[in-house]
Amino acid sequence: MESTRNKLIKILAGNQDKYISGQLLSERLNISRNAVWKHMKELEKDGYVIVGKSNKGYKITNTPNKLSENTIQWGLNTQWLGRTIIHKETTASTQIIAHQAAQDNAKHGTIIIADEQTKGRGRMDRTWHSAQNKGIWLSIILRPAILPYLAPQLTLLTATVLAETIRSYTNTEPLIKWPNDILLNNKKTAGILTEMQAEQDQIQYVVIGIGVNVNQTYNELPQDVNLNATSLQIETNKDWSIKNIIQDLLVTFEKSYETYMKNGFSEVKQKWENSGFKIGENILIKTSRDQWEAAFLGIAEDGALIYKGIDKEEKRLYSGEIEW
Ligand code: BT5
Repeated sequence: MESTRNKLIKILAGNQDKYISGQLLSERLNISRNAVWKHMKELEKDGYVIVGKSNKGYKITNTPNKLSENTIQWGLNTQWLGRTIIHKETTASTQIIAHQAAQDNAKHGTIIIADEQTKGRGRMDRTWHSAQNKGIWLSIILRPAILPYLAPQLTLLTATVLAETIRSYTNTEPLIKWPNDILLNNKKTAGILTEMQAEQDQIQYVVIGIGVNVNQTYNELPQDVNLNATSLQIETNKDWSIKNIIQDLLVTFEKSYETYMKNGFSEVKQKWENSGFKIGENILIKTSRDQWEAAFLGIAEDGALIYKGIDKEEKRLYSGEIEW
């Protein structure tokens, strides 16, 4: 069930800059006029500027740029993704909250978003720097009806969604570096961390962690990564509204996910391969034990990287990295 606050936000977002009467709101939401007034006060606390006139009703004249459950809902054009939002000003990692929420039965499409993460994480317990109000630090809970071994397809799908969203903000073509990095000008601007709880033949839930560097300047990126990292700010010389990018990202994600569920992996595979970093070239593959050169041929249905070994046989790589 959609909450009253979400319904109110939808009505107000659809009537921006117009007065809408308290009577009408109370009828459409099936709550008292006093309850409508209380909701308005809550929105004001979030930074909305509301003009109230006794004979006309309410008019919203300004929506804040800061992140909150309400501001992300405001004008969000999705059906199910981000309809439940958990927002934290600061947290260790949105992944931790997402796992807890999923175990407490959080719905498919619930998102967790933070202004800052103090222990943001990458794959294999690596650190993900997540400075306050500088980027998108987001986790999405999904309950997909697919077999567990296909879950890596969701990482690849997310990478295509990120590439599409980032492309619409920059004049630079993003590339996807297998398996989970989005590059602008060959530097990492976003990363994905997919985690899953599953039985042999059934996924209970998947948490997709998305980190996007948005408004960091070069000097604001930590020294241990700044040579290989970038942000939308650095690439475009401009600050962006994190809230707007999140909304665009969620809309694109929902569409791609639905197409994937309906038509399967082929469209994702094609999009991914169109943007694949060093695809068709010789690459240096690194795993925890070894490294070797190989020709990068493409990606497989199960998300593996397909390469041609020195013995000219096609092989699959499931975990590891491509060197820059
Ligand atoms: C990733 O791991 O790229 C996955 C990043 C996922 C972050 C999101 S934010 C929301 C959610 N909550 C979390 O706690 N995590 C997810 P990996 O491929 O292992 O890359 C990690 C490496 O990227 C590090 O070892 C650094 O070298 C580099 N790195 C760390 N922070 C970075 C940043 N902000 N920008 C670019 N590179 C960074």
